[in-house]
Amino acid sequence: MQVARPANAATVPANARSQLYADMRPLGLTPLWEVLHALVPPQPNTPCLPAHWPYAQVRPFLQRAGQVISAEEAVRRVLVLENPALRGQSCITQSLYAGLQLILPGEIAPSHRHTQSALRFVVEGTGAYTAVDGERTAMHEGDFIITPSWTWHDHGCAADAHADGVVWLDGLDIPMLRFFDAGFAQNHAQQVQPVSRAEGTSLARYGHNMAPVRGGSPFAVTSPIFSYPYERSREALHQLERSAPLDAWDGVKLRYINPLTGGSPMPTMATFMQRLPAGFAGLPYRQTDGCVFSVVEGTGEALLDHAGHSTHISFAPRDHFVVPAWHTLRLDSVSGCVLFSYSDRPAQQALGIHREEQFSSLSHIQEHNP
Ligand code: GTQ
Repeated sequence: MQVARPANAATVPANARSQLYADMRPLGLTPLWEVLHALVPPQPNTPCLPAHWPYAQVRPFLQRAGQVISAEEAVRRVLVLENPALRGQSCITQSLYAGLQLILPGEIAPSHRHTQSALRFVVEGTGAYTAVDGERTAMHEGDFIITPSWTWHDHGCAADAHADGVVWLDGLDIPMLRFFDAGFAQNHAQQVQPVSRAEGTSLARYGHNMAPVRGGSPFAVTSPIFSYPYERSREALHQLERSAPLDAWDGVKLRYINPLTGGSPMPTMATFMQRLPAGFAGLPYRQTDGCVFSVVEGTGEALLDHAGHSTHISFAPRDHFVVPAWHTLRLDSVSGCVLFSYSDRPAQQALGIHREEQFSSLSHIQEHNP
């Protein structure tokens, strides 16, 4: 006897498919063909939205947070920058976390360690320090500081610092570790870890295009330098602005490196500092890594396009904004500006999935974003 094979929907009873789905659901079975197009999209189709946090709007809430909870009680007094499309998930893109942390004069944020990697980008104020495995580093506006995976870290602020304290951007790979279910954390026995090395030791050892003759990498796959001072990055960008050709997409843009490898400072996150000279009008590009920006100096415009939607972000110093994956971006600045940014690019590169597309004229955007 021959079994009838359904050739198409017309030959199948109206409810046969839905009955199959219902009958097999209790066994943890689900039909791929109902979801395949969403699982394997022709191009990235992120749920994330572009978003902008003007500092003038955020700062009053940070100061109010300072009035309702101490750094010690909060452990970390942070306002999380949540992507408007991912509310409740504590992330700014699907893979990245961002938050603004406030520490007030005389406060400490107690010592702990976790396998999540963190970056600090100093936004406002002076007088705070962060300590990493026994070495402290003073925080100055524009400094980029690393907390390598599984290193003890605490933050503190001098009693005579400005009353409004110090604010920095925390960038962590929290969503990535959550995705892998691979996170560990511990509190230190002491609130403030003992200091065992003089300030500046790591920078002297690794920050002058030289490295110790013996000994390996103190923080494994993370950079041995944990503070990259702004005065050095700033000087490099300004010199290049004067003396070298501009990049038509990025102006002058440098990536921070692990001096032992030439790769990214952390295995999961890349960091960048760029200068757009006065009058710069950048060409559009898009990348598979969604990117978080912190405005260091100056003003400008970020013009985003994705799937027929345009977003115009007019940014000022200390503002933050996020450019989701595969959103076309171009950057303009009438007055000139400096931007810090970070993304999950090294993780994508390690997996062989990172892509970038650069457009050679403004009109190309329309062709690629129908
Ligand atoms: O400073 O250790 O914004 O553990 C989130 C989690 C900061 C930190 C955050 C953290 C920290």
